[in-house]
Amino acid sequence: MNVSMPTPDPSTITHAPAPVRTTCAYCGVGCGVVATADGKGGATIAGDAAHPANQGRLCVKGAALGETLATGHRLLHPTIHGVRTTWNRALDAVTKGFRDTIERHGPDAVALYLSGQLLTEDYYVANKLMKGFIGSANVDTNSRLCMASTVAGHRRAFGADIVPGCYEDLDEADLVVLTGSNTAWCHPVLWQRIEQARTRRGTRVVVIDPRRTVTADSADLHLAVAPGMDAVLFARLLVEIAEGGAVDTNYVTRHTDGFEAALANAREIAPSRADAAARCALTEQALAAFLDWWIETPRVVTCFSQGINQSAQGTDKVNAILNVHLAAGRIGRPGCGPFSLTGQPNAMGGREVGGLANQLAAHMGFSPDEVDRVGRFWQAPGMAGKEGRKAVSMFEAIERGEIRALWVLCTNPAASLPRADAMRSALRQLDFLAVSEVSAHVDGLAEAATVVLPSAAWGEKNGTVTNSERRISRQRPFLAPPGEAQPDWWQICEVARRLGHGQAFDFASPAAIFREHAALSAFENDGARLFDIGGLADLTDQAYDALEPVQWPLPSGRDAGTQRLFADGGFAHADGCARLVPLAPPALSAPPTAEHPLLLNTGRVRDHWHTMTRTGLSPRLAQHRNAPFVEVHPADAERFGLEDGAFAAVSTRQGQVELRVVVTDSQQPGSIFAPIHWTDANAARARVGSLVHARTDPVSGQPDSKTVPASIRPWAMQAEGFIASRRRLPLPAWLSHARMTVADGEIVHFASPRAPGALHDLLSNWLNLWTSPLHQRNPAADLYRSASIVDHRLEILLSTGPRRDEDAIAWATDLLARERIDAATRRFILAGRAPDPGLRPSRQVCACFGVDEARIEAAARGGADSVEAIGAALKAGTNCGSCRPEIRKILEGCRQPA
Ligand SMILES: Nc1nc2c(c(=O)[nH]1)N[C@H]1C(S)=C(S)[C@@H](COP(=O)(O)OP(=O)(O)OC[C@H]3O[C@@H](n4cnc5c(=O)[nH]c(N)nc54)[C@H](O)[C@@H]3O)O[C@H]1N2
Ligand SMILES: Nc1nc2c(c(=O)[nH]1)N[C@H]1C(S)=C(S)[C@@H](COP(=O)(O)OP(=O)(O)OC[C@H]3O[C@@H](n4cnc5c(=O)[nH]c(N)nc54)[C@H](O)[C@@H]3O)O[C@H]1N2
Ligand code: SF4
Ligand SMILES: [Mo]
Repeated sequence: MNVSMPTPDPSTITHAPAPVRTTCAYCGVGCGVVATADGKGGATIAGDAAHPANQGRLCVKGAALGETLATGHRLLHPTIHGVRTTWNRALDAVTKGFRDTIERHGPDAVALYLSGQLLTEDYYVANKLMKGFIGSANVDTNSRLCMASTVAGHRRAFGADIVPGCYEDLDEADLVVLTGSNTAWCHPVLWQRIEQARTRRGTRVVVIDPRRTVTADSADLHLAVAPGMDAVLFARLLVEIAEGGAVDTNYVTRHTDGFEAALANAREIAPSRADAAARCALTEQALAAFLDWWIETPRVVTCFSQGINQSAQGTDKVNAILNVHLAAGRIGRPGCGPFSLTGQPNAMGGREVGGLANQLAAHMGFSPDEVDRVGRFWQAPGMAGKEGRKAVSMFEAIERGEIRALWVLCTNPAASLPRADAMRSALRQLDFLAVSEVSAHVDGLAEAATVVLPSAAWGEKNGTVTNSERRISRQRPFLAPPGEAQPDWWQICEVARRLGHGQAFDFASPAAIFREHAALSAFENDGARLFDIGGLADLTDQAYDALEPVQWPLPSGRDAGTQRLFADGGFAHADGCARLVPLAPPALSAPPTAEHPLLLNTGRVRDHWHTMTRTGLSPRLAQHRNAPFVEVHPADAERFGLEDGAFAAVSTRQGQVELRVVVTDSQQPGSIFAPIHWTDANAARARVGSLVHARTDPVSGQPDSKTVPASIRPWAMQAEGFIASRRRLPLPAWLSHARMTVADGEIVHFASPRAPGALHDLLSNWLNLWTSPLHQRNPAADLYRSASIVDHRLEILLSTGPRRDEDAIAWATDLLARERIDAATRRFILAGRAPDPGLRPSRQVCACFGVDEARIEAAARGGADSVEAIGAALKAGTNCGSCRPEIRKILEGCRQPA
């Protein structure tokens, strides 16, 4: 079929001279951003003072968005089997791949795998194509790894996937409980709002996390709960709410069902304080403080994130939290409520359009009535009649050859799914794989694909996202897509047309898709479906362009959104009542064994986002944590013979990685932590996803990526070193390494079990440095350096020695940035340090102003003894505020007697 050549997104602006109001590319806080294109492909970025989510604030990731707009790493043209082709041929190939598979093996042999980073409009058409026109519900999303337990918990308790509160509740609470959430690092602007509430009204903060995170360090009370035991804690809370007379009897009787059964169940799970404290590995005093504060504080918000969701009992943990808020009637009113902090920028939007395999569009399910209703609205010939496969099960079906054609958009299952190594092989078994991506540097995905489609990225795309508080905001374009990149919605509609469904996918713009989505939410909706944005169904293109951030529900006829729900009941179950849900007895999904005696916990660091395809481009964000690591408690370090700064092999039944050891008492004994960000695209032998087991929650299907039985042992490295390079270099897979972006190139840290001299020889060979005149061999110190200079600039510098040399790294970074290396400096290139001793490196703390630990310590010695005083002296912490908790910690360290 030879349809028109790709039409560019009509509302894409080539060079917007004026500031454009859009929404941050990263987390579910959904901060408003003002981007002003510079006419050269870049833009300046500021917080949008008029956006209610952030009121002008940005965290360091948002503030550094301007450093991630360069297009050197972008996919520019469609390819088939790695060979450049036209859009027409590529889209025909996707169509054929799907059509052939459906003809041979039926509609359930094809699948879409989507992402909470797609815009609502992309997501809507993808879901419509699969569930309405291909006739299979095999469309799932990385939200399965992220928020699925919350969705399931909300639906069990409220009858629909509803977040009852809003961000103002954090400003107005007297107690904020953060459980399974490293808020200061993962939702930094919400953390700033909480900090402000502490100053303004004395709000207390409790953090429940097995690790003493930076968030926990800043709390009034930290409960280092035993991994996986949150449900015991909240079951005990329910018992004490009942015994302490804190039940809101009126609310419970009028608006809920199941209280007695849930209470009886809670008594079984947590019969006494002493018993609960023991199971959670807490002191009775700490547990008592939490219980008493919670019970005596009507304005309490309980926020939760992946420590709750990513668990084989995630749904029960969510319901344990919802149970206590329902029992105390603390929901839907100012300053109180359970609050799911969503991860991705559009995790919520994906849930609204039915991106999950077990939901239909507009919060409908697969009951015959709902299937019929959606089918009539779409005029769909082939409605899927039953739920599809959830992510983990979808990929298991791929492994078994049951699903044979797949289209992945905006996520990397080869890195982020459990058993990531096995997932990589699974992708290669498919008859057909299409991948829509923006980056040429993704781990394990493009290589396996038949067709790769270049997508438009943040800053180029046009549509909407919904944040954690149900607020719909516009993402507006301010740059033209590079090469032939096209938005995801357009790609999906083009394939739908080629499959013969042109009429149903004849959308001229994201605005047209949004109108249909809004109309479906209101279609035959007599109020029973709370997700209703019928009030936005008639937006003109201009009104859509100008849409201000608004919180759903917004039914037709109302002129404002909805801040809070459920203060007066009105739940989505048929009887209007919420359900308190009894819990299964809390247990680990897989207990430690003699072979794997530890529990591996995985998660995030402050300045990186997932697989780093965007944050990895920013020199500012590269500094804070610049290489993969594993955190180990001192007792475990001793037990397993590990040294701080040395390497260790971490193994599970699924795989092995080699990471640098950080010995810290912020871990609890028996449990280790590794961040998820480094993959084979930016490191080697550090893919944490390859360690994770595929144990899932029975209700939500969400994998447990927080408690994986693991072992750890020393991994002897004889050599360490780095390569400073102006260009991204291909590196051998046998070399443990991690890439770090710097201003004019990259620094690659590496380590190896080989001796430094031998390793240096191998790498000089690989890098073709033999011919360069700049060599230095110092066998006495076991130090080897080589460099090449091209056009008076440093091209490559290779340095190998017995240990990591921060001075040498700082000096090489400085050299890379120099426009011209003069004869005097040339003599020092291999010296390993600047001739000027002022360049002593130290760990960067404030990424906005480039302030390191040494300067903060010096200022503290000079009398700056508060975060504010440091801010006044060095500006550190005064912009995005993400580093304020760490500054506080450094000051505490300085105060301790030496
Ligand atoms: N900087 C940064 N911010 C991000 C992201 C990012 O990649 N980088 N990603 C975004 C996304 S998609 C998401 S989903 C969110 C995730 O945001 P968070 O959920 O805050 O992040 P995580 O680090 O995955 O895990 C949170 C904490 O759960 C704790 N935990 C582990 N097991 C348990 C347990 O059994 N009980 C309790 N109570 N806690 C436990 C971990 O120790 C960890 O500190 O962050 C979003 N924001
Ligand atoms: N062990 C372990 N595993 C985890 C987690 C954990 O805590 N521990 N967390 C889980 C969670 S909560 C999440 S959300 C996932 C995240 O895991 P992924 O979704 O796999 O991670 P990302 O790096 O965000 O992947 C997004 C991809 O989309 C591309 N992209 C960006 N913008 C666009 C666009 O507009 N269109 C298209 N087509 N592509 C685009 C990016 O280049 C990138 O390759 O990881 C999950 N996996
Ligand atoms: S908190 Fe940071 S990452 Fe999240 S939306 Fe706001 S600026 Fe973006
Ligand atoms: Mo997530």
